[in-house]
Amino acid sequence: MIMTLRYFGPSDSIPLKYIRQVPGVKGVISTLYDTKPGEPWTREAVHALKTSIEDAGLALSGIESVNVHDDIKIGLPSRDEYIENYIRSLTALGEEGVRMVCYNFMPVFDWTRTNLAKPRPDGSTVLAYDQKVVDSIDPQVFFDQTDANSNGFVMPGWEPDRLAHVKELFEAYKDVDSQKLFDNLVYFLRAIMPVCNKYDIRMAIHPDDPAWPVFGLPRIITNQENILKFLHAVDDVHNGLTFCTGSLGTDLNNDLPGIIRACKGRIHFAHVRNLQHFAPGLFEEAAHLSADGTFDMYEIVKALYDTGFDGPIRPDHGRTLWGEVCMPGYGLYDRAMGACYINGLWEAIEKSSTRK
Ligand code: DNO
Repeated sequence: MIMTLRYFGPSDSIPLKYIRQVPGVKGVISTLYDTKPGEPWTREAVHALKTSIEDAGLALSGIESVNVHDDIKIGLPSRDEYIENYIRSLTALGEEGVRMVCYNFMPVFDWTRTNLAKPRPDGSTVLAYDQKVVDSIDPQVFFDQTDANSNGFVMPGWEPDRLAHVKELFEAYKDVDSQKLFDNLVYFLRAIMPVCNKYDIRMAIHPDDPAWPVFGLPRIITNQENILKFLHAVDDVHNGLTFCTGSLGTDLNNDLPGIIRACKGRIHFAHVRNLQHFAPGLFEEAAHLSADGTFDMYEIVKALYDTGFDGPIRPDHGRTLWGEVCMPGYGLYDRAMGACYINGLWEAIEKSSTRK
């Protein structure tokens, strides 16, 4: 595995030189923040991003995300044009040697949390979710609140220009049920597989977060059964998964190490973090340490190790602590500790397995 941290480009409050100082972190996961979903990327822009990262002693280990335009998800006639643009973006990445692309196929918006700064007993604050809030709020109000509580940072998946059209988007998705969304995903993947094969680019779909429909919108990457269906529908190693513990782990019916083992060879990227569950649909994010939350992080990392996972991995949302002012979930301190902890688990698992 390659330990990485997410990097939000030149406007990130955490500079590359700080990321470089986290022991064991070899690369970053980033994207072109000034492109909109559907716009084709250029090789020059990818090259500039890559060079700025390499100049800081790190590697560009993958992209999170090349966002998929809603017309592709909805299946509108214009989708073919947007797929052509996506292929151009993948070509630019392939030519620059980038081999892992994370994306998601969630309608309208990305991950959802109802509180961006819930205090924990240790005095830190974390992202939290309460299904009752989602069930009782208008999506537009919800989006506005999320935007207003982001400490002035533009959070990934909550870009204001995307969310300016919430009502129209809901209308556009009204006939898209989970089967249609799945078919549109397969259509998209079949169209991009040739370019992925040409450049050996591993596509890594991000699971839906939370792992069930919200605001009446369908969600299709939520559990082992539908992930395996998705992997078999386009049975090519370049069609793979981002294994995100925090997303799949929102549903306690998901056996996280079991899903890793079932998807052996098709996990191309891993997001590792812990959640603290209180009741179904009521949880908050925790420190990465097993003892701080609900998941057994040793078993998760061991399953990745045992299945030969060799892609980029990153700690995920961290707590906000020690007075840091940061994008919710993406401060430096807790993610740095998360990286060290995961590295420690990996080293122990590796040494104990080779010394047997
Ligand atoms: C949240 C992230 C997601 C993820 C996208 C991938 O912090 O895990 O926004 O990047 O779903 O497209």
